[in-house]
Amino acid sequence: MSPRSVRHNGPTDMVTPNVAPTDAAPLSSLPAIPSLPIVRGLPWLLSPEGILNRLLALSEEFREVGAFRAPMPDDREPIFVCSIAWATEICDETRFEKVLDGPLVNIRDFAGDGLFTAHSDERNWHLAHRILSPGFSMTSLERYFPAMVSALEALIAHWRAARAPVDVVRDMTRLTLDTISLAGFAHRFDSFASPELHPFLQSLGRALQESVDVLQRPSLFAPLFRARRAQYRRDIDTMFSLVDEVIRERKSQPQDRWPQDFLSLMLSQPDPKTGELLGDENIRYQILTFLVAGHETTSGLLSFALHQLARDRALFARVRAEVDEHFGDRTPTMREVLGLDLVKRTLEETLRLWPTVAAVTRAPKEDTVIAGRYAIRKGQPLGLLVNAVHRDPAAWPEPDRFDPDRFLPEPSKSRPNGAYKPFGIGRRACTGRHFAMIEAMLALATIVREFDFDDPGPLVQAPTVSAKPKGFRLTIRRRA
Ligand code: MNH
Repeated sequence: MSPRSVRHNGPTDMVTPNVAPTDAAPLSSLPAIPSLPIVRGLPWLLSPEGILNRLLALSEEFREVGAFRAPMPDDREPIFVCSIAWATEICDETRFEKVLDGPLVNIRDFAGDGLFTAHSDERNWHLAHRILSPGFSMTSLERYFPAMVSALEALIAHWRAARAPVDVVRDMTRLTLDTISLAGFAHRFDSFASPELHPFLQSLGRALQESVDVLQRPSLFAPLFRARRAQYRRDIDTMFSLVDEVIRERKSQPQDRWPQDFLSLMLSQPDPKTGELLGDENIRYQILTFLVAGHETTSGLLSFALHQLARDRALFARVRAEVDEHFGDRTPTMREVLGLDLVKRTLEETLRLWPTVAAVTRAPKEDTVIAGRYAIRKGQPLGLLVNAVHRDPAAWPEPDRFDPDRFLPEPSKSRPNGAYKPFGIGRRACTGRHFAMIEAMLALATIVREFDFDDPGPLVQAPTVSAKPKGFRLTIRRRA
């Protein structure tokens, strides 16, 4: 046995060992959920609220260890990480990097080598990261703020005219889609003008769902799903044609008339390092990436936040008081929105309890040992259950209680790095996080200023890729 050098790391007393993998326990000694032939762990993973909520429930049993194996019907055997100690270790970018596993591999069918689904070593990731990051700076966000205001006005008008309970998830989805497409490529879906979801959105929704559903099908049953696969290919075609048309349209306009949006940025900004431009196919993927990564996530966040506010009268009153004090009846500026401290902490706490991206995947860059004990091979996918880590009592006392004050500066300081990851990790973290927060803060503040809510009853979640409440109808009234 080689001598172990163990060092203590941060406030959790986490142990990062420095031992040869041969010294450690094999991965097979990590606890696993039960498994059967063919369907493997499936019977233990199914739930009306979706696999990620099921994994969250299973996490309780494995929190002490910090992770567990889950044999999947498609023969993968991902490891799921559910403790802050493991999460903090995995956030170390010198040892771990993003890898594509599960749904992301399939989403690559339509998001290609766009930022979200690019491999960590892919050339276009570096190129697009350098070109697009400045587009998310505070100065750039000021430019998109009017698009956020404009999309929100349509929602407010729609809700003012509502005579029946509103379908919150559908309307938040319309809002965030209209916002990102206006800011991203000056396209007005005008979603509130029609009762139906735009065909593009129907295709996107179905394709996203298929990209997870396919993972829960034993390969033996694949022939039963030919129609679903054909629909999937048609949906991808539909999405490509809309986006390609938008790009063609833009290029046919004289450049001095182009609007200041992400599409113009992508078509005209060369990479500061190499001087190269993004190719047309990559631009198509980036636009689809913004739509995939940037609208259901934010709409889920807003839906959960509204559900919480509709149940929690005291918090509702505090939030409304803050909004009244900051900008009363006026349309706020972006700076004023950013000053809404309680609104921000309410959204942060919402993302703790219901992170809309409930899991992200990382893998070791070299063979390694985790938690001082388990030998993990280079490239072995580790699914970080963000939803489970966010409820680890190690840093979240009374984890199931909604309390925005957890995000006051003082308590936030003492939390380990891995405790809160709603926007992912390190250089592969969410590019759109500030965009999303500003958009959500503006919308939540304005809705609370304008409307009173009835209690919608207990929260039930939908089994969708990105988390959202299920069947959430809200009775709203103009503010008394
Ligand atoms: Mn977003 C990556 C969560 C809104 C664009 N986003 C990620 C990741 C998480 C995430 C988690 C990391 C995934 C991984 O590690 O595999 N994103 C969110 C949440 C919201 C959100 C919770 C809203 C709330 N995201 C947005 C918006 C946009 C956007 C809005 C665009 C305008 N996100 C991205 C892009 C990436 C990403 C682009 C990929 C970044 C990269 O890998 O370079």
